Amino acid sequence: MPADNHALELAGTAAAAFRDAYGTEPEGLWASPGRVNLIGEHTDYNDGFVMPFALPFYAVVAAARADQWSFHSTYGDGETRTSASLDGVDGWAAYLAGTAWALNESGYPVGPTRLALHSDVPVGGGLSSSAAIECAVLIALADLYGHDIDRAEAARIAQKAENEYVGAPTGVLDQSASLLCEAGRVMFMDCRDLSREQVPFDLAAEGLAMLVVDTQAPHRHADGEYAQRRADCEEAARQLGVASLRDAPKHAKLDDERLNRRMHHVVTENERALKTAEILRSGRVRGIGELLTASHTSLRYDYEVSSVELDCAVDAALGAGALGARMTGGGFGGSAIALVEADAIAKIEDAVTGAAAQAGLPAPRIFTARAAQGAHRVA
Ligand code: GAF
Repeated sequence: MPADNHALELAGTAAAAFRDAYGTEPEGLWASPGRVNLIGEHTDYNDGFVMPFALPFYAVVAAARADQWSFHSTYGDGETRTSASLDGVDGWAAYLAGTAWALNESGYPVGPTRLALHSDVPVGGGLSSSAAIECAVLIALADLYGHDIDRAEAARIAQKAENEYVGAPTGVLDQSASLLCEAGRVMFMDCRDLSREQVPFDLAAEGLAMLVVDTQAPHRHADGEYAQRRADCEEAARQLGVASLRDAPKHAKLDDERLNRRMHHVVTENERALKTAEILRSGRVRGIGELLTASHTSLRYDYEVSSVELDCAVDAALGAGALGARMTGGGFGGSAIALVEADAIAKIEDAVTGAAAQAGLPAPRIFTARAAQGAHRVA
């Protein structure tokens, strides 16, 4: 499959950054995208269902084998770090070093490499900027060191980098999306075994569009809260005597009110994801709107991971006629999505921007999403 055009443009910058930093040519260029999750939120670490599609924002890595590890990025002041080993690398470079470490730990040995990273996945936008970096580095190192790794296994390895090296206790959604999504498709995936189906997703053909509203709101206490939600789910599953909330009986009830709400979100979100897939398969795309909105309500009240900015964007989009809207990703800031009639884009954008201004919130960045290509070698 040819490289995504936008990934190709970014690759030019990554290659130039590599030359500036190291004075030599890279051996190749690899790109991996950010994502939107259409539905199936906070279900991945409960063995549930997710439905991401890739966005045409990419992390691109230029790389060449060398005698020591070097990490360069166009973030910030374009810093280069060198390291004799993969131990204790921190900050943005941890995503690169951690991925190399996870490959080694997983039986795919990789050696010292020079890497230069350029990415336009918005950082902190809830669109999976860190997984995009990990996955770009992973396919780069796998190619350079001759490892043919199944993409689902690769997603688990990138997740290991995030969990055990970077230290964020995330599920497998973001890495799977970045590595496995296909252009023009939304991926319906069962996180229990990573089995998946690529469902056609051509909104323009239906006269529809998906708006992404990046609220520009910084994540607040996100890491601790995320870990707390995971712990709640594990405790709820333990009390029910099931391996994960995926297996919670339909009308189960727990004495603890908070755990009960967490469980209710996961159970109903899995049902919504299944229904969304069914509706999309039958080609009745408009029918998913209500499910998206119900997902947001559940995340807002039962799971408590939304924010003032996300609620403002969702309410304003719905008020201006969106067919459905919800937060996407981990929450506590980041981005919302809205399914809209194509001829209502401007009206809904204005309503969302106006509502943020009126509430004294940061001006959101709004764009129309297309389902882009997953991780691939660019050159
Ligand atoms: C974040 C995590 F990284 C994912 O694993 C997933 O849990 C998501 O939040 C919520 O669905 O993006």
